[in-house]
Amino acid sequence: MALTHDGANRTSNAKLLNWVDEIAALTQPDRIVWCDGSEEEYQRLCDEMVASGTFTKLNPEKRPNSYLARSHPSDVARVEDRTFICSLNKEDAGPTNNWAPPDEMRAQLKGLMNGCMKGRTLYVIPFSMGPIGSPIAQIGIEITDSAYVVVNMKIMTRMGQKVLDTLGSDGFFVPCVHSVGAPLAPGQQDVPWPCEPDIGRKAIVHFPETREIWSYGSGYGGNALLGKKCLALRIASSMARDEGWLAEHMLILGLESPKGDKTYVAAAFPSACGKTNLAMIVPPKGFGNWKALTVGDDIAWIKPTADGTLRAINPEAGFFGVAPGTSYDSNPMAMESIKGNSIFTNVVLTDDGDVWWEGMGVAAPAHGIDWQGNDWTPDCGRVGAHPNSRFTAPAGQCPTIDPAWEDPAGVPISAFIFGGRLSKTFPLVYQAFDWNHGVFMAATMGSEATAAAIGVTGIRRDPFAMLPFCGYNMASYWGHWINMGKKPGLKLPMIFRTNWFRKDANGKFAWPGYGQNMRVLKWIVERVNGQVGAVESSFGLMPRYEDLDLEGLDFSKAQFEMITSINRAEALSEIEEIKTFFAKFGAQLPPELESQRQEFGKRAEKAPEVWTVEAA
Ligand code: O2Y
Ligand code: MN
Repeated sequence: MALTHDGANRTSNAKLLNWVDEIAALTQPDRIVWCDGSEEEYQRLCDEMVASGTFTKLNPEKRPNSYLARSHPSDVARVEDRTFICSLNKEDAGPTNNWAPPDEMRAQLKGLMNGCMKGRTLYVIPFSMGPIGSPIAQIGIEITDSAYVVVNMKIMTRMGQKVLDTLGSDGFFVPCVHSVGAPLAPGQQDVPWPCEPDIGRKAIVHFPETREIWSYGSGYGGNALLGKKCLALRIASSMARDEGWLAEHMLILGLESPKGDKTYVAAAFPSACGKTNLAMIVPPKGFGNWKALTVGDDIAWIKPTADGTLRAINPEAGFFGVAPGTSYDSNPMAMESIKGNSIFTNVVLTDDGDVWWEGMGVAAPAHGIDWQGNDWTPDCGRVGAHPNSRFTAPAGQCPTIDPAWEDPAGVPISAFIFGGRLSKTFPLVYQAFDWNHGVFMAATMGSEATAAAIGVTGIRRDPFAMLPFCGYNMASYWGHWINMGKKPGLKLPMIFRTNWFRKDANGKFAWPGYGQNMRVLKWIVERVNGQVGAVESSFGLMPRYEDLDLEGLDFSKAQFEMITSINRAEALSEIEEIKTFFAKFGAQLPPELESQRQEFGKRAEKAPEVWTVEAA
């Protein structure tokens, strides 16, 4: 017998009501709850999770209205090997995505989901990615059997009844089905973090043509909060290609000069490059009253407007940041953002009811409970917080949030910045000669292979930082970017690449990074506004020593040369490596990118053995 619920009082959208009934019939929950997005609902669910052992309430004097969750040890990160793009044709997923035939995958999912919510509550979460009603926003509906997901979605998205009201009776929504994959038999005691522990049975599946998301077996982060990576990147990138806009894995930053002029930039970085730190950068003391204001820390949706400007929104409403390494030194604005009203997952619980993690910049507690729930002391030989432990915090709590961060029209983007983590070869900053050169710079970006990437030599490419997030063929995605550059009347942003991580002869970072990166951002803003010079190198246009504002920083010309000189042999070897990388994409590779590679080769051949800005 069909379960009763009050959906018909919440929405007149027949497609939505039918879909909820269909998923309920498949998953067989004990009850159905439509989430209204209210504070009362949030509080009730948090209280229930404290009672059931999923949440620990933190000391309200230290961390008001905040909670700690510990996940199952098998469920601590996104599962890329079990993430699928099930396009009708395999070629449309491309060589960088897992693919399975959609019919086979649907049959598998139906098997996995059959009865998977027995003994549990099915929550219906209406959410908007982007300010509700913005012409750039999209509506999704997530069905989940996890209260942890509901409360995280409340922070990360605009969620609840207002979304249903905006959806109306025939509005479009992206259907997202999520189950932790742990049905309860009658009388069976639940566990604090239910999930499917067998990685081979987890599946995060996208059907790009029908714009559907199905996620089974994990309750963690990007696997379960389906608005984020699944909708806002994988499905949205596919929508953006079809509709002529951009869905990008980019932070958005507003940079205000002492005169009050505002320039917005969007920037993409592979993991472990300090993206969240840059999104909340604090300019160094005495740096001429420049201000940096955050619009978003992870994702940007960017649409051309009638006057040719590209305007961007942050589709999210919160931060889901990595805790370890976040400190008042590395990211003071993140630390301020998580002072309260936050959820922490897999960090250390201190004896006074607060949280701690490695790299927090405060002394480790003499004793605590680690991310696996065990007693922990600093000398026990284990980390206390999982390396991928997280905080979930409302973006509005960031003291330097941009006043326009919720503007439904978005903010105008003047520059794209692409970064990587590279100890040699790549200069601190360079500007593309033109749009196609910029697309080439972004398509070939990446970070040096680390011990984690065993067997890989050289650079681990992460084009546009979209490798795990592009919802279709990566080469077609590059083609989409090339085509954007051909649109008549579009005011194309300038494109830059940065590398904060070059090392000196002693293996030490040659650039101080963090807040000092503001000096590079200032050069970028001044390039956009035609206020500062540059010299031509084989990589692109670069600042001279005097073009970079280094006032107040003890940084000599010799140090500047260390981070900007270009070794011809290294450049030529990079160009050869790109040839191998491009070969993976076969005939789908846009010819413009191979032309760019060859032009780069010609410039590098002509360059001196060691090129320096000073001698240029
Ligand atoms: O491990 C997860 O599920 C989180 S992944 C994530 C979270 C916030 C921002 N970016 C990412 C990412 O992997 O790029
Ligand atoms: Mn990300």
